[in-house]
Amino acid sequence: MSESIIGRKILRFAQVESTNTLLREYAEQDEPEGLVIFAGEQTAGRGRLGRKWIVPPDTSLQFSVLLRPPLAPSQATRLTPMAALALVRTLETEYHLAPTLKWPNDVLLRGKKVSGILTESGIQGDSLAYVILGIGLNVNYSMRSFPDLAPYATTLQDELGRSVELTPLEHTLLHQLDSYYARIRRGESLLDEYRTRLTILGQSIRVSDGSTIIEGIAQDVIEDGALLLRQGSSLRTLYAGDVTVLKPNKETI
Ligand code: BT5
Repeated sequence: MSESIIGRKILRFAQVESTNTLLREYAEQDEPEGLVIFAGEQTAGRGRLGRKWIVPPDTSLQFSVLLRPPLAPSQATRLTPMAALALVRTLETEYHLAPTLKWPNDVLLRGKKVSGILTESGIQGDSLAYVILGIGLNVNYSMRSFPDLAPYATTLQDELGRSVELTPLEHTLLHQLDSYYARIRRGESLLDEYRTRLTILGQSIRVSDGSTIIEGIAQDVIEDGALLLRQGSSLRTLYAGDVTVLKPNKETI
C-alpha cells in the first residue's frame, strides 16, 4: 500500500477569507504537500473568474489541499478531473447517490450542482511548484434558503432528505482524493473513468468564458482535462468556460 499524502497534516479554522488563499501562504513557505486546510466559514469563498462561493457557516465541507505533483505546469489541470472523480466515488460509496460531472469542475446530483472545485497553481521558472485544490461540498442545509441558486444547486441534505455526519464524509473524501492522487503520481491515466462520468459528450453545447461564447459538439476530453469542441470540420481545445447544453432539436450556428 502506498503511503498516504493527502491529510498528512490537517489544520482547521473557524473562519477564514478563503481556504485557497490561506493555503497559498503555506505553499509559498515550502510546506510539504498533503496539507489540508478546513474552514467552518469562508468570508470570501471563491469560485472561478472571481465568482463567489456561498455556504452557511459550519454546514458543509470547504477545504483546500496542497499538492506538489511531478507534472509539467501545463498538466496541473489534471487535478480538477482527479478531484471530481474522488467526489463522485465518495458520494456513491457513502450514500449510494448517482453523481455526474459537468465539465470542467462541477459535481451534479440530479442535474444540480452539489460541489465545485477551484484548482490554482504556483509556477517557479519552468516548473510546477504547487497546486492548490479547493473543494466545496454542500452538505447540511437546504438550497431553499438560496432562491437564486436553488434552480441550479443542491445539497446532500436536499438529496437525501436528512442531514449527515461531516466527519465520516470528510474521512472518505480525503481517502478517495489520496488514492486518486497516488495514481496521478504513478503516471496513470484517469481519462476513461472521467469520460464515463461526463454527461455532455456527443451533445451540442454552448461554452462561455465570460467574454466569448462559442457553440459546437462536445467531442471528447483529453488527459489534461481539456474539452475538444467540434465546430464543423475544426476542433477546438478548451480549458475553461461555462457549459450549457443546447436543445437537441436546435440548429447550431
Ligand atoms: C466553483 O466555481 O464551483 C468553485 C468553487 C470552489 C469552492 C471551494 S470552497 C474551498 C476553496 N476555497 C475557496 O475560496 N474556494 C474553494 P464556479 O464554477 O465559478 O462556480 C461559482 C458559481 O456557483 C457562483 O457564481 C454561483 O452561481 C454558484 N454558487 C455559489 N455558491 C454555490 C454553492 N454553495 N453551491 C452551488 N453553486 C454555488
